[in-house]
Amino acid sequence: MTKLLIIGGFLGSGKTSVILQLAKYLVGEDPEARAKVVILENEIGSVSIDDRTLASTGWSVEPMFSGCVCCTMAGELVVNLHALMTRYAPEWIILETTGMAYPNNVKKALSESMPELECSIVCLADAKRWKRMQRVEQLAEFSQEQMEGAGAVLVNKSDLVTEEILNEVDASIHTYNADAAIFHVSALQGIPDTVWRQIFGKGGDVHGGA
Ligand SMILES: Nc1nc2c(ncn2[C@@H]2O[C@H](COP(=O)(O)OP(=O)(O)O)[C@@H](O)[C@H]2O)c(=O)[nH]1
Ligand SMILES: [Mg+2]
Repeated sequence: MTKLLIIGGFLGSGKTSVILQLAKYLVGEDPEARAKVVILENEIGSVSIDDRTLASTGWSVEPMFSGCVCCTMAGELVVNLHALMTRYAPEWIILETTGMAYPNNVKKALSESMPELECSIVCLADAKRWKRMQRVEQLAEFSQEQMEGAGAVLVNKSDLVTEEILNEVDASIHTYNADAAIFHVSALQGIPDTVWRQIFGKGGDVHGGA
């Protein structure tokens, strides 16, 4: 069964940076195993940069830029996913959603149309910007919906803030999604395997969440 990992989080929160680390972790030491991970890019805006950044590292990266997957694009996403599965037969597909996407909408749409996929959501929060964002009502509502259904939330850029701020960010995220396991990470400094091992269960399921 192919596992689909939907990566959510606001533009600039570190999705691409985290995905590069995650892909390395999933493949491990074996370069032959690269074929088992495919990255599907739906980030609009910083698009071509992301695509190039990821492709230059040698991963299979498939762009999908004609719209945001979570609202209008579910049909095209399904077509793309089928094509990827036929072409690569990957063990993992990592989907980088746009910063405006609601990952849980994608998950819900796919659970109906592609039951053969095992979907889970990992959402990112930018530790540096989080508190400021939550003071704006619309952004707070948006953040809450974006966190919905996430099994794990990575509070990224922990290198830029104090422990005290990290704790405040945790508390805020927990009011939005009480089930998510929260991890403090810095994609810049490197995410240790121990974090990934806690996130993924033995079967590759993301702990917690819906
Ligand atoms: N200080 C710091 N910067 C980071 C970290 N992760 C990502 N960045 C930077 O944040 C910016 C946005 O990262 P990117 O991965 O492109 O975010 P995305 O838009 O969510 O894909 C880039 O300039 C990254 O180098 C981190 O853990 N710490
Ligand atoms: Mg990106």
